[in-house]
Amino acid sequence: MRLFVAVCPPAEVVSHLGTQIARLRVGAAAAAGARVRLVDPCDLHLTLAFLGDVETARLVDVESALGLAADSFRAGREAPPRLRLGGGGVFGDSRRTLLWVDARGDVEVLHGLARLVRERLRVAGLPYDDKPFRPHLTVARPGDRMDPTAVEADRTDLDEYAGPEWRTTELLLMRSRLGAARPRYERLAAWPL
Ligand code: 2AM
Repeated sequence: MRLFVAVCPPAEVVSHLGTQIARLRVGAAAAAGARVRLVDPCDLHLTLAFLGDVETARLVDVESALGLAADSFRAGREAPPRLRLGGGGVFGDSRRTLLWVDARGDVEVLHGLARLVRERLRVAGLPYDDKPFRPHLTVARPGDRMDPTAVEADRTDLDEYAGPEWRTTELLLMRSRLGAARPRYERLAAWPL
């Protein structure tokens, strides 16, 4: 199964961001029926580690590694990170263009949590993408179905955006199922931070 580790913003943060996205060009394009692939609000997440395909038999090892990472985080007595969404960026180009929103606030604490998670996965011999952690919430995958200058203008508009603050209190193990239209995400397990 295709797995990743994430934290998710609460409903009020998601709904505030949803209002902002609707005002962007990408939101208007989606409302007009363009296939800009807005991420379903209930799927918005911030990935700490992407494992990719893991055999079902190893799920127990993944859960144990993440439980240990959450234990280490709590033992460090660092308060769970307070974050707010604001600013953003564009990854990829042409068909791979995606628009994302940045996280601000206790981002260093989030980096520390991602380090703990990846370290526990490594020690357990589990796979993960070791690209440097770059916190982001993907909000749309417009690809080449939107003018790149419009995507760039949305990115600039996101600089003005500041969402409500929240405290990240759960580490989540997520499953992704790739579908024809969009990936489907499912929460498999959670640990308190
Ligand atoms: P993205 O939103 O920038 O695509 C599930 O695919 C989650 O894992 C997404 O948040 C995705 O980021 C992230 N992810 C990180 N590395 C990935 C990789 N190598 N392949 C697919 N998704 C990856």
